[in-house]
Amino acid sequence: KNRLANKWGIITGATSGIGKATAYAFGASECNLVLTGRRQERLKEVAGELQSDYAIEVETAAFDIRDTGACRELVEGLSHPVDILVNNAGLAKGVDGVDEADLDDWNQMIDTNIKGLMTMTRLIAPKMRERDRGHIINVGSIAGHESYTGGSIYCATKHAVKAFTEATKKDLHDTNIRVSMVSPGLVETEFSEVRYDGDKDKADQVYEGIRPLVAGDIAEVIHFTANRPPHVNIMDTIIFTVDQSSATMVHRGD
Ligand code: NDP
Ligand code: 8X3
Repeated sequence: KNRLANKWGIITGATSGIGKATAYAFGASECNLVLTGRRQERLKEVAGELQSDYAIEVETAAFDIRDTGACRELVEGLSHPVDILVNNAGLAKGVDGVDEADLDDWNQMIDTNIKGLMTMTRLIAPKMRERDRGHIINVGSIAGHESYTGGSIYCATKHAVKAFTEATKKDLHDTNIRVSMVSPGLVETEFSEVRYDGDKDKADQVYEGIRPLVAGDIAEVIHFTANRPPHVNIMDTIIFTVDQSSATMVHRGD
């Protein structure tokens, strides 16, 4: 059963990877969309494709999720109430230890993965409460369940997403608003290129010898989570490729 038709969803970070794939999954279910990300051209491209493939409305807003004023402007200017907020925009920067890592990288991860996600939630949640309906879906990570060397701040940000998701559910306990999290392991997107600052060889090594998840695998889980009957709230789903068994246990074939 398709429960997403004619609803409105916001997907942050829809210019690439998991967010973009989720936009296509929702679009195929006739869910109208507001897509965000910094790269305006990419947003236009995705919106154009979606509108030619599906009979949906698509709006785009190019801004940096770290900019609280821009988040507020988006939410205040929305033409329709939001049924689903997918807080997906996020990134890892670097793999250095705590004694060496770049403080700017740390701040970028904290401001994007934690504060951006929290700001969007803070702005949308009251509107959902007013209507006593809505669904907030946060993209966490296996890094929100385990911590690994070289990932101190990234793991800390995703642990924060987990804590925030659980507390948000409790704060909205007396409502019909659903709050969920999706926690992927290794997914081949632009994630590793961003983490290694554009170094494609290093990025490719992350997925060498494994069959990594692809963005569409996670989009399917986000779509499934959103498409449950109104009383079903999936709190969290951990998704690995079969070649991964924990954040650091990765089986690499020849
Ligand atoms: P991508 O790099 O392919 O996509 C990241 C998206 O986030 C882009 O659309 C990017 O848009 C957006 N984004 C990043 N920074 C900002 C910002 N400051 N303002 C607005 N948008 C921003 O990676 P993924 O699709 O893999 O990542 C999506 C989410 O999934 C992230 O939260 C990530 O932590 C999480 N994740 C990824 C895993 C993986 O292995 N790939 C595993 C587990 C979780 P733009 O650059 O245009 O601003
Ligand atoms: C991103 C995947 O393996 O770096 O969340 O934790 S990993």
